[in-house]
Amino acid sequence: MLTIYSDDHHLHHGRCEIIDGELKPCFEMPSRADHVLARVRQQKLGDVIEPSDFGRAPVERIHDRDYLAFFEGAWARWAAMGRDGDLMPFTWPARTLRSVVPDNLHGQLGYYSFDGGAPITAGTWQAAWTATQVALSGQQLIGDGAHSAFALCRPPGHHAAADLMGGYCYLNNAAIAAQAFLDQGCKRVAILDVDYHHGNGTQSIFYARDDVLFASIHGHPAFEFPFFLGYADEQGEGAGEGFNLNLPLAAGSAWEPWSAALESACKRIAAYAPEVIVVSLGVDTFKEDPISQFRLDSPDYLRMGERIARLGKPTLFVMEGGYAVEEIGINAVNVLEGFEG
Ligand code: SP5
Ligand code: ZN
Repeated sequence: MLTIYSDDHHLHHGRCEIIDGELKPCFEMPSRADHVLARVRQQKLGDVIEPSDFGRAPVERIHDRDYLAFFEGAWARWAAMGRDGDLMPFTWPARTLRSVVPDNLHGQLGYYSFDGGAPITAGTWQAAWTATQVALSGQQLIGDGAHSAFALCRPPGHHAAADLMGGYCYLNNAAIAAQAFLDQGCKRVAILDVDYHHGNGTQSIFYARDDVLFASIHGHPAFEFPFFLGYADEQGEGAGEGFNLNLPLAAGSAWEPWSAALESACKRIAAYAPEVIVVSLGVDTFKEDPISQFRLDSPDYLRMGERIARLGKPTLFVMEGGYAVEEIGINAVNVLEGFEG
């Protein structure tokens, strides 16, 4: 399996986030992708290649132009104000407030975000931009006939909606790749999101559509971030009714309940008969993950890959979360090795 990777992810290194009421160093850090890359090489998974440039059009198929323009220009506006700390939101248009777009940089940042977990630094746009091209490069490999590819994206993407950043995510790499498959003639794409957190961004993007099936296994939003999406009764709307499957699990879940949920997701995906599968590959389900509450062990990720392989479809793996940095490479690459058999 080929891996697509760019060093550009190093350009994004947020300083801190609020965890348990304290400012702590960002868990979503550059060494995450470095560890995954090292493990890909150590295990000789296959060649590592640079992304190609697919331009703006496939990104604009998912994200609103005003959102992209804001994100691309935000740092320059901040720097022009003489600031060099991370740009972070502190006010949001919640209930009883208006969803207007203010002129002010902080007002706009609140408008275009849903939490304080996505700091903008000098290199964040470039890193997030390149991650979209990494995903699109994997998409092209599969479009050209490969059975699988690994888009080693960083920053992650599945919390990002059409015009919202949050949850360490800015641009939805998996959604952009899924849309590219459709735009190149696929009729049905399934997205299987195995990250510990619900992929609220991806769900929202495809919620009213039947050409993308979104299936997600995650910590129940009654107790876990993102709290406001990811419940089992969210099954899609309009033409998308029945094409959204949420499988929320209790805190402390280990492989037994997790694999039962995977079985349900795979049965639904098989019934949908997609031409291709995009896996939002987060490994923050790991028992040692510092911000998560599932209990998967490293060998479980081999089984995960094996089960996904049994669907028998061309599969694009897109890196999402995973914060036990020492083990992230072992766990992520275990899924890929399990898939290859
Ligand atoms: C891509 C991805 O995995 N994003 C995750 C964003 C999670 N942000 C909220 C973290 C809340 C952590 N609370 C855990 C407390 C640990 N003691
Ligand atoms: Zn996650």
